[in-house]
Amino acid sequence: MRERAMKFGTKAIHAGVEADPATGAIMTPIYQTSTYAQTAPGVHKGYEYSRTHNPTRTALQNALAALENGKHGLCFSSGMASIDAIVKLLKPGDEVVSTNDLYGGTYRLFTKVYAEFGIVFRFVDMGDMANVSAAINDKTKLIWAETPTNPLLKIIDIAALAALAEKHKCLLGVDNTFASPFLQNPMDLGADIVMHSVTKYLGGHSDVVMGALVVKDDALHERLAFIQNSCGAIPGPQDCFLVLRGLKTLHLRMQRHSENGKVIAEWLVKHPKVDKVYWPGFPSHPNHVVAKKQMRDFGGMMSFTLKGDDMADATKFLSTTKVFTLAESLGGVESLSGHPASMTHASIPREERLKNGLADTLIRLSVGLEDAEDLIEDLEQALG
Ligand code: P1T
Repeated sequence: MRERAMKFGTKAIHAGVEADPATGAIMTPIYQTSTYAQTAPGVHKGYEYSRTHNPTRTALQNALAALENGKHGLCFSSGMASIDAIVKLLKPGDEVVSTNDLYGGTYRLFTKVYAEFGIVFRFVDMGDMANVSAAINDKTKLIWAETPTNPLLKIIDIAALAALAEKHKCLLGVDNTFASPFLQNPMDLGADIVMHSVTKYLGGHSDVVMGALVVKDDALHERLAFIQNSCGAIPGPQDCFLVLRGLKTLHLRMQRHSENGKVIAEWLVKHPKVDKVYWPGFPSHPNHVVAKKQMRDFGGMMSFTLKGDDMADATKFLSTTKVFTLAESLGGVESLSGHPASMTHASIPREERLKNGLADTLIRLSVGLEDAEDLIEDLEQALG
């Protein structure tokens, strides 16, 4: 199939997937096998051992590569395992310039695991490219950006970062988890590596933990595939099947996430008890122009604070919603609420969080696919 020429919805349904050569099955079978018969030593059908290759995983990797307009996909056992593989491209003494607003687990991996191995991480506000330029030196090997950022929904100009990465001959990796490939394709803007916590919008149903990388460059793919196989943090075929199934509705889900997100953000901002609302779709959002330039829509993630900034009020709200479930994670069909300071971002020291604008009282919403009227009614009663 001519995957590159297809539109997004057609790709979401068909990319990477071919009728099973053995039976004609339309859906890629779950190849629940660890190994493959060889007719003589080294004579096989391209599959030797499932840590290295598995047909269900291959179909998913190809689908993700097509959805991100890349060439190669690589799946990992979690989003963190996929970021871990990227850091393993580096060696002691190398430096990374990263967004200062980012998933707490990524911050933890950088500062608590890899800093110990002599890799230096510099966290900057990437809203101003001058901050990025100032942090780059001849040891910088990787620029790491999340956009939209978790949890403050800042938008980073990917094309501007790509220009800096090219000038300084370092890699640009973009965590595209919050946007999904439906809303944004960092590779088209010059990123070298696109990363996803597949756990979120790609899986879409809160039933799988998985990560993925997409690249274009053959040598970079070869090195990352070597790391994937050597370190072994691969997902099993059942999970790959579930994500292949989830992808088939990615475009429909993202449209509805974005529609519901807009309704909820615009409702929240008018509510007398709500103080700040962080959502890139507002013309008043500091990076709205960049968001409009590089995203197709604004998605269903947002954060907000309550007037008075009182922790007891935030706790009460989070404990009172009935349709929104208080839980870690995001991007599933069901709406979730979260408290970054004590949940997803607890591993970032409090002073760091406050310095970067992440208030103790911040509430994060992952707006799902329910009827917007029911979501608003739920928020209304919880705020009341
Ligand atoms: O959970 P895992 O699949 O390992 O993915 C890690 C990860 C990476 N990048 C971003 C932007 C993420 O949001 C996450 C995981 N985040 C949550 C669990 C959360 O609730 O924010």
